[in-house]
Amino acid sequence: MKKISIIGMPMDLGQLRRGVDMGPSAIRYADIVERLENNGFHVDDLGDVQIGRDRLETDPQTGIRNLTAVVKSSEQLMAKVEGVMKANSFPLILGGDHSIAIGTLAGVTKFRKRLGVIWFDAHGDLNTPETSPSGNIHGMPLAASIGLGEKKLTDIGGFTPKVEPENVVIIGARSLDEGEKNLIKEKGIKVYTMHEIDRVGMSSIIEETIAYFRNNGVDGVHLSFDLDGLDPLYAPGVGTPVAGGVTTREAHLAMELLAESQMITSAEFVEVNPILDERNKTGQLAVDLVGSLFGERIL
Ligand code: 6HN
Ligand code: MN
Ligand code: MN
Ligand code: MN
Repeated sequence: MKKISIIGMPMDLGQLRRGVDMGPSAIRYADIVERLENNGFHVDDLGDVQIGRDRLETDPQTGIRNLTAVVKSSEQLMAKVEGVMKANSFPLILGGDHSIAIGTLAGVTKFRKRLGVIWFDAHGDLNTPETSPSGNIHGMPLAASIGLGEKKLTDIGGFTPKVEPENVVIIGARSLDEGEKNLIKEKGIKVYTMHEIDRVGMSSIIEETIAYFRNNGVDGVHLSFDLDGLDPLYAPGVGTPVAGGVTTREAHLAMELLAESQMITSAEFVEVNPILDERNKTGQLAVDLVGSLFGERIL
């Protein structure tokens, strides 16, 4: 596919740290459009989805923060993503905190009945309101997308689940809550923690992931890339950093192998927080990784 549509999702209501709403600006400032155009793509920047600021709240029953506003914005993102899919363009969404994946996946899966998802992240994002230690929706989007947790989140778009647990692969995990660990076992979700990455190397893991999706007969693969999957040494501009992460080169290698596989059909890069960053290092890294994902090579 030669056409890419960029959607900014300046969402910061899925967590408590200010500044992640400036993520899309930081990534654009690092020249994402030019970078992709120079690599032969036609790029349309569709601008930002409006994030509702109305009725900021914590639900006393479930402890979920800002549920109403997150649902409303997710529906808007879903509609935008649907439009991009309909136009046969590649949806590239810029976050924003990781709660945005709920809307992205709702839009993408209107067109893909058997979507594979790569969840590149230090975290599992598999909490439900019952297991969440924080009430933050950015810790829940993968659970919601496989149909678990708050109904207002799982049912966005009028259907659930968006993705089957066996079509999910988590890469880079090193901070999982107890409830998430239980859910991973119960649902048989494939997880490559940092331990496996250290042991067998990123190349084997991506090759296995590709083979796994081919074997499952998926009709597309979405890459949900949380910058906190990288070590905070390389990606300091994130709200929930966890030491002991993926290196810059390992992340590039993953993107290069995914580019070669031609399997990725939609993507989002999330959790870039320029307020916490060092001179837009993390925003720049996101753009460099997008470059690799779309086939840029060193030579
Ligand atoms: N993220 N597991 C923690 C929680 O609050 O549920 C952290 C979640 C982090 C989410 O980085 O996208
Ligand atoms: Mn155009
Ligand atoms: Mn995440
Ligand atoms: Mn994370």
